[in-house]
Amino acid sequence: MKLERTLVILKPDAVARRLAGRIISRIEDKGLRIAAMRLADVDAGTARRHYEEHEAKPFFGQLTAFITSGPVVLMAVEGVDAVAVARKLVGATLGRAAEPGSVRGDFGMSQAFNLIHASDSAASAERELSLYFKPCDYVRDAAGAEWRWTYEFTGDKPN
Ligand code: FUP
Repeated sequence: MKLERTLVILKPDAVARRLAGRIISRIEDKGLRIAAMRLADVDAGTARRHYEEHEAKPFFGQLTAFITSGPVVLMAVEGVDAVAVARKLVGATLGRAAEPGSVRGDFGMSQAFNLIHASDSAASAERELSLYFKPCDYVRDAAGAEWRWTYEFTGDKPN
């Protein structure tokens, strides 16, 4: 087993609707560790780089306008299979089709205003994290508690 890091963004609608605390709680409740976190305004250039794979799509302008429209919470989230685990917590893109129990399933109806972003692969996570965080932004797991309590680590190898 290997720890992964993924980028999670609480989008402007989540912050404006005062849902940030509740969504962060879900991430922590699951057992993921927040390794870096910042409240920020995303500038237009960063937004375009973040969503570059959608550049040719008709909704690109709307998407970058939305993510730059108000403050967001940026998080580097860490855990075993963190990319897939975070995607599951987030739910399907369209809020009204998203599974109950997921963030989008429980808090939203919209497609564009879908509350939260989580990287869709390990490669995307690495690229996206580097847009928002520098190496010195990451805090260490000072208590060393992750393996012992989250992953039942008692010997040489986690299981
Ligand atoms: P997701 O991975 O679930 O966040 O969604 P996608 O990568 O498919 O889409 C990226 C973002 O574009 C999503 F946040 C939703 C938005 N989007 C629109 O606003 N309109 C569309 O028609 C499709 C996607």
